[in-house]
Amino acid sequence: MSLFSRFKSGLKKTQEKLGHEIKRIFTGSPRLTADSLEELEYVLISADLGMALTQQIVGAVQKQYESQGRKGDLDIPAVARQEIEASFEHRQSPLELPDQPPAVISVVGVNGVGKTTSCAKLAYLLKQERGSAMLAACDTFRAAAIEQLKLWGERLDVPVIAGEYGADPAAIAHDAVGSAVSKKTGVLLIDTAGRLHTKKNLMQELQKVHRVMGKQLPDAPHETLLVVDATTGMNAMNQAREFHKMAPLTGVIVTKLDSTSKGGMALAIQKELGIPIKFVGLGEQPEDLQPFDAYDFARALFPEDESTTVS
Ligand SMILES: Nc1nc2c(ncn2[C@@H]2O[C@H](COP(=O)(O)OP(=O)(O)O)[C@@H](O)[C@H]2O)c(=O)[nH]1
Ligand SMILES: [Mg+2]
Repeated sequence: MSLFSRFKSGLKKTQEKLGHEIKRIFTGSPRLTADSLEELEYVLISADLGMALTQQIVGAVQKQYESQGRKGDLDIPAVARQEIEASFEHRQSPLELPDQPPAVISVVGVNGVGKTTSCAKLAYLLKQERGSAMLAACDTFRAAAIEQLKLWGERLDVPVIAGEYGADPAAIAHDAVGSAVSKKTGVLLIDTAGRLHTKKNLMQELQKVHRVMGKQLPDAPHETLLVVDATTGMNAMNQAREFHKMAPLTGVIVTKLDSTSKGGMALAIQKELGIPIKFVGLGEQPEDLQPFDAYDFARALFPEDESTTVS
């Protein structure tokens, strides 16, 4: 399946909702009115595209309509597509990892967003690119989390460094980096415990995990990826804002896009916070984690073969 087809099927719920609503607004009233623009704004906000991008799209629709002298056809999804593409300087934001092994990636976020699953998916993807991968079970708060990661390790044939339930996560991270350095492992994925961004001591613990790794291997972790769950809507925006203050983020992974009709959130985070979306989760299988691509994302949300025109 091509990357675009994966985006398309993963974003189907959001696409169908947007497509349906835009048709409903503009089929009944073919002319562009203040009311229909307001409804369009509401629909885009409901899909969690965020205020900034929504206003940009609505503004562009109005401007193009005016500049056409209020006649001629204007394809609404095409304008949305253009505006999304134009607002992303880079179509993709690849990982920035050192050529020398090991590269270390820390995966952070609140409970249940998909950190462990994303670590496993990243191990699957990056093992192919970098020759080998290793997982570190630094969520020592929940016994089940260690088991979950070990199961993924068996399934993907990737070694897992783990300690006892309740162990110091920084000690596990230390062991894992040591092991990855000596084995020249291509990439080490650090699965961390879920923490609320409001819990200061847990945030400090995360800083300690990062500090310990940095002492052992300069510049580690090379990437700190925040995982957010698309089904939680704009909560994700607050999580990104707060985590970024405590542990500077190099990118975001937006998961569960396949389970929501509010998939626009991925665009809102990058647009409003300037933290690049690096990957999106489009399902529960290892191959369902895909590099984010603003162009494909725009075309999946507003398909070229589904136009809604006002005239
Ligand atoms: N549909 C869907 N489910 C996902 C995705 N990513 C994770 N999940 C599911 O979300 C649940 C929580 O994931 P987990 O990795 O344990 O979250 P953690 O607490 O952050 O480590 C699991 O049932 C995963 O299978 C995704 O992209 N799509
Ligand atoms: Mg977990």
